[in-house]
Amino acid sequence: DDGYRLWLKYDLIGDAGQRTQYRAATQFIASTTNDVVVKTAVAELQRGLQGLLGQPIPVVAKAPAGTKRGILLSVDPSANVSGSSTSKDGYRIAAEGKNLVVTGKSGSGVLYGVFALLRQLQTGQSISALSLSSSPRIQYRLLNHWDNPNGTVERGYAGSSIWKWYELPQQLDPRYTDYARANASIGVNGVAINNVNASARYLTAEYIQKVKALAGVMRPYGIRVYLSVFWAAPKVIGGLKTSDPLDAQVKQWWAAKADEIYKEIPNFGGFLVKANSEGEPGPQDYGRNHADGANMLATALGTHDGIVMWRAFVYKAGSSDRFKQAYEEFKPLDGQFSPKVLVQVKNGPIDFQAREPFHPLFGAMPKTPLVLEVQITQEYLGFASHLVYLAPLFKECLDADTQTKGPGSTVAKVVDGSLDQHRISGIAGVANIGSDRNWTGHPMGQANWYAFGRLAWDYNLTAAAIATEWTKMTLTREPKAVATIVSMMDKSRDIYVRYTTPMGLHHIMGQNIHYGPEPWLAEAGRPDWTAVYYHKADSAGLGFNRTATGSNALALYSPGVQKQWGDTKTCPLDYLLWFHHVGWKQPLPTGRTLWSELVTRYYTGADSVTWMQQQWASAKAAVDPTLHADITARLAIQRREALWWRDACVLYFQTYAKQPIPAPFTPPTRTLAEVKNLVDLYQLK
Ligand code: BDP
Repeated sequence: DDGYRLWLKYDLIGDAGQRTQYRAATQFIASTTNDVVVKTAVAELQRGLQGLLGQPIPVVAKAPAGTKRGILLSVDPSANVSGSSTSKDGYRIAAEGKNLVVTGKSGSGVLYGVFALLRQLQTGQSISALSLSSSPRIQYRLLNHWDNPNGTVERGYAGSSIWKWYELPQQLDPRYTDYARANASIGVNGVAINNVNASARYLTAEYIQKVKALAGVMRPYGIRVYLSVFWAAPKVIGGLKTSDPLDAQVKQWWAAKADEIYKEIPNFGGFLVKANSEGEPGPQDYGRNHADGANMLATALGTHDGIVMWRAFVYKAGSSDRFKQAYEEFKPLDGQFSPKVLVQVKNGPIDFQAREPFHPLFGAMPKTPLVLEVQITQEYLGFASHLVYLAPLFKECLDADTQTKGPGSTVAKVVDGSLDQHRISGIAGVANIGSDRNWTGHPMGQANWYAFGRLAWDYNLTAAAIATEWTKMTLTREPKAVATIVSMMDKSRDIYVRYTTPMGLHHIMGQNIHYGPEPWLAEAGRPDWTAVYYHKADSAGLGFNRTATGSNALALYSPGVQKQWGDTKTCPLDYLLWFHHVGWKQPLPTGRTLWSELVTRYYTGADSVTWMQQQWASAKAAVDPTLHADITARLAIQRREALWWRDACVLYFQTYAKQPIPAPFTPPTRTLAEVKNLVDLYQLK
C-alpha cells in the first residue's frame, strides 16, 4: 500500500456476511438530476460500492418497482436537516420503503451524504434503517496551501507542490481530481491554492487561466478556489505608482481584476491576504489600516459572490510582548470591516506552537466574523518525521471557553458565528499536502488532513472518534489493532508537548528551520525570533510573566479566564510558563518542584515514544507491511529526536536551575556542548 488512496480505499469488505447485507441494500443507484456535483456523487457511490462489495451497481433514472432495494439521490433545498438551517451543504439519509434516500439541500449536500454513506460501509456500520442528518456548523471550510509558483511549499514536508504551474492549463494531472475527492469526502469546500507570502504572478492573465483550469477540476466536487494576493500587485503588475487602498486608481485596478477573474471563474471564492506582516506590504505602508485594505478589496469584489479573508497574524518589531500585538492592532478595528470580510486568526497568539492558549482575539471582536486558522502541516510539530495526531490540538482551541458572553462562549461558537449572530463563518487549515506519493510524507499525517475536515464540519466530534473512523478506513478494521492505534494517536500530541515544550514553554525550537531544540538561541533578526525572549530562564526560575506584574498580556482575556490563568495555583500546568515566571524550587500540585516536574515531563515524554513504538509494533499483523515499515522507521527517528530534545532542554535549563537530574532519571550521557553542536550541524547550509 503506497498510501495514495488515503482513506478512500474502497477495498473489498472481508466479512462475507456483512457484504451480503450491504449488497442487498445497494442493488441500484437512482438519480435524475443533471447537477454536476450530483453526477460526481453518483460516480463516487458507484466506485465505492463496486470496490467495497465487489460488484458493479447500475445507475438508473428511477427506482425500479419490485423487490430490488437501492439508493436514491435527490436534491431538496427545503429538506429538513439537523444542524444549521442556513447551510446549503446539509444532507439527510433515511430509509423510505425498501430504499435508502440521500437528500441534499444542494448538489454538494448530496455529495457529502454519499460520502457519509460510504463511510458507514467503510467503517462496518449497519445501513439498514439508517437515519443520518447533518449540516456543517461552519460555512467556509478551507485548506490554505502555502505553495509557491516555483513548486516549493513553504513549511511543506511532503515533497513539492501538487500544482504543476508549467503544465497548466493544458495538462491536468489526475492527482488534482483525487485531491478534490479527498477534500469533498471530509467536507472541505474551498482551497486557497497559493502561499500567503504571495506572488503577484497569480493575478496575471496567464495565471488566471491556470487557476481557472484547477477551479474547473474542483467545481464538480463542490470546492471553490481562492487566491492569496500580494498587496503591492497594482504596482508590481499593474504599473501603478501606488498600492494605497484609498487611491482611486488602485481601487479601480482591483475591481477590474476581480471582474476579470470572475469572468473566467464564475464560482471563484475570493481573496486571502497577509498584509503588513513579516515584511509583506500592506495598507499601513500608506498610513492606512487593515480595515481600509480589507474593505477596499471587498468593494472590488462588488456583487460577485466572494469574500475577503484578512489575516490577523501581525507583530511589529519592538513592542513589549509579541503575544499582544495582533490584539492591539485588530481589536480597535472591530465594527469597521465590511460584511464581506472575515478576519483570519491563528489558534494561538504566537505561532502554531505545540500548545498555545487560545488567541485573545476570539471573543474580543464580536462585530467581526473570525476565521480560525490552524496548521495541519507540522511546522513546529516535528515535520513529517514525528507522529503527532492533531485533532486534540484543534479541539483544545475549539473547546476553549473565552467566557466573553458568560460560560460556554467557546472559540467554536465564536467561529461558527452563533455567539455573535454572524451570517458568515469560516475555518482554515494550512495544508500538509505535497507531491509525495502518499500526499503527506508521514502516513499518519493523512489523519490530520482528515481530522481537520471532519472538525470543520462538526467540531463536536471527539478526537478519538475521528481517529477511529480514519484508522478503520485507512489502516485496518481489526478491532484490537484499531483500539491500539487510536489510543496511540490520541496521546501523541501530549507526548510531543512533553518532550519538546512542557508546561507552557514555547518558541524554543531551531532557528528559521523550526525543527529540533534551540532553547539557548539569544541572537536573531529580532528579539522575538529568539528562544530566550520566550522562556526567560534565569537563576530564579523559568517562564514568561504575562500577569499584571509582567507584560500583562493576560489582561486581554475575559475576567474569568484571567482569574484562572493569573494565579499559579489555578493556572493549568499545561499553560503555566505561558503566563508565569516560576521559581525552580516552587512546589507544584503534582508534589514536585518546577525543576523536578520539568525534568519528569521531558523524560517521560521521550520514553512515551518508546511506548508508541511498542504499540505500533503490536499492530503489525493487522496493517499493510509497507505502510507498517514506513511508520516504524519514522517512529525510530522520533525516538532519537525526542532524546535530542530532552537532553538539549534539561541540560540547558540545568545551567540556570543548578540542580541535579532527579531520581529515578539518569542524566544524559552527552554534554550540553555536544547537543548544541548537533543543532549547529543541522543548520549548516
Ligand atoms: C510562520 C511561518 C511562516 C509563515 C507565517 C505565516 O514560519 O513561514 O509565513 O507563519 O503564517 O509560522 O504567515
